[in-house]
Amino acid sequence: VFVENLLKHPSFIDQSYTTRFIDTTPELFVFPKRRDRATKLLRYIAEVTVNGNPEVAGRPRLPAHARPPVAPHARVTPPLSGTRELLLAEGPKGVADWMLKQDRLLITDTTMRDSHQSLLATRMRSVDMLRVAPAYAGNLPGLFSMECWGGATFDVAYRFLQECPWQRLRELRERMPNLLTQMLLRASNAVGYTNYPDNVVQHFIDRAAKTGIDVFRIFDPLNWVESMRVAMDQVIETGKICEASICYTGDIHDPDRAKYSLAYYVGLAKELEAAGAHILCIKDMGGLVKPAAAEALVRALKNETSLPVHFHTHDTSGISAASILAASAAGVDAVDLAMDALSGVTSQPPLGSVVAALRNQPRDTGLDAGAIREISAYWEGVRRLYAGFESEMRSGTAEVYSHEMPGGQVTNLRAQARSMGLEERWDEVAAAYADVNRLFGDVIKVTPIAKTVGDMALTLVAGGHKAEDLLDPDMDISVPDSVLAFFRGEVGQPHGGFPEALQKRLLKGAAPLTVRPGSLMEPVDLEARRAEAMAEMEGHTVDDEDLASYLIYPKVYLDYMGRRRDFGPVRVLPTPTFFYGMEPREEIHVDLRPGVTLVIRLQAISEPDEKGEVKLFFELNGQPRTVRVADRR
Ligand code: 3PY
Ligand code: ZN
Repeated sequence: VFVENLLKHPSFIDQSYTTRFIDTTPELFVFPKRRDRATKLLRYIAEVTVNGNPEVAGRPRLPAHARPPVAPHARVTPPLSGTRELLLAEGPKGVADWMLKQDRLLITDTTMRDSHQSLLATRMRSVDMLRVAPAYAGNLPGLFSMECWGGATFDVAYRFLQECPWQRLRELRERMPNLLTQMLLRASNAVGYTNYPDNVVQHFIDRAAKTGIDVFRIFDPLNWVESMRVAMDQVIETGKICEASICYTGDIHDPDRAKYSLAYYVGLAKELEAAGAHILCIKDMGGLVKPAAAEALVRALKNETSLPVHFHTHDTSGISAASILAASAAGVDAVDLAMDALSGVTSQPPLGSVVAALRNQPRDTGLDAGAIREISAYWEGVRRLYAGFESEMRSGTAEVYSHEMPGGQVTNLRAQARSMGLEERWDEVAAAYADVNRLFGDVIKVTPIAKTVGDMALTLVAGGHKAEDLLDPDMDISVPDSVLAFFRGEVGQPHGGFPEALQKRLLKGAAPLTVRPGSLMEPVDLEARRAEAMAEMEGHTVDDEDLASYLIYPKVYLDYMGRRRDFGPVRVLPTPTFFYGMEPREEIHVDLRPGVTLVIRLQAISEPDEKGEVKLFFELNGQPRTVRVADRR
């Protein structure tokens, strides 16, 4: 909507005249590129200042003291060598062996990926990450890895933040040369929500490995190892670390949830080891692993396989730090934590507190508490800039054990419920979610199945139906596409199979897939798709990174490129400016690229004229510049 409005706007129609003018009289327009980019940025700022960024429409404003914080200095430069050098020297198997020999508990920082995905609707921008990256490299060289890419961050970067996820990765990689970078990869769904042809997944992995990912955490939403092999094999082929996940659901100590027993998880771990995993991940996206379960799982996986174990959980219940400590006592090799200021509730437990709890104990992490405090203070300042995206959830709750929603979904589904006018009926939505899960045969709730269950639950509550009504031939209930795709086998084969009666009813006699969806898809002609993307963009170059994005998200990618052509590299703007524009007499400093800073001052804004246009009087590096914008408020 944002783009459409802007493109219909008279000043943009004017712009198209200008473009033609450039074509016919090129000699008049040999500006330095910088000037052109600066002009586009001013146009973006003017537009957002006058008409707002639709991304924050109706959301809370920033608190008065919200300012981009100053990042702590890297005290040691170049940074001491860390796990990245280990990977380069010893390879993935060398890293795994090294992990097994450590007494200390190894730690992955999730602040730049899962933490903001779970707390702030994935809206954290690259500038806020890049500023603090050198402090991580310099002051916390003992971290195991930085989870900073993948999951939902990939498409959100394009769709809502108007920035390129590949550039984020490249620049983080440069600033943290000594730390392993880690991503979340949804196996055959890559960083999307549906299965892609094998060679698309392979191309994506190759490119991510080249641009800078060291640890690929791979999961399949159905724990179907068959579906993970293509991604696992490709990661192994690139020489990077293949961390294969066991998605956890249910409760291994509850006799009523025997479907997901300890034996089930151990069997899965052995399959993943046989498939070539370097590390095993217990992926507890819902935060359902209770302390006793953490202990039992870790012990069993360590006894029954020879791989290092990495524990990922969410603090939705409020007691996941206890599970982390139980896992640590049981000998887990690595755990995921978020910096304190972005920890807790649907995010990971607090890194600083776990480090403090283990100090002077056998599994002392050796990380510098002062450095953690400084970095966390920086994140506290960053978090204020995203006040518009905070969720209503203020505390841990045992409710998670009944609905079993993943951390990132709890807040999302609540927002979806609100947009459908069902906010007051959240308890019903959560109960319907649990009922739908049972009716679907007790599935693992993780992307994209968690959304499938959520879509069905919302449809039922909105229509005043019960989950069982789906089995009633006399009931006419509209079933979301995601649900039909799941029952057609397009996501894969669930553990224990599909509930047959429901499947028959929903598919109305059509036969479901019983094989891996990717095995039926023709390989994509990569060069033909590259040519197609270039033609869409009038010859603009499409490199391998762009191609990987275009193959997974063609429309999202092209929309992004269109906005980029109009507004330039808005990723460099400070976060308050990006979301809220500028106030009269405000001045900002924008690092366009290393060594080139723009000083932008908004002097004043005129009243709308008779055509409804507003003039914004800027100073760009001391030179006056005026931008006109149609006032559509
Ligand atoms: C994702 O797929 O983005 C997740 O975080 C799943 O837990
Ligand atoms: Zn997670």
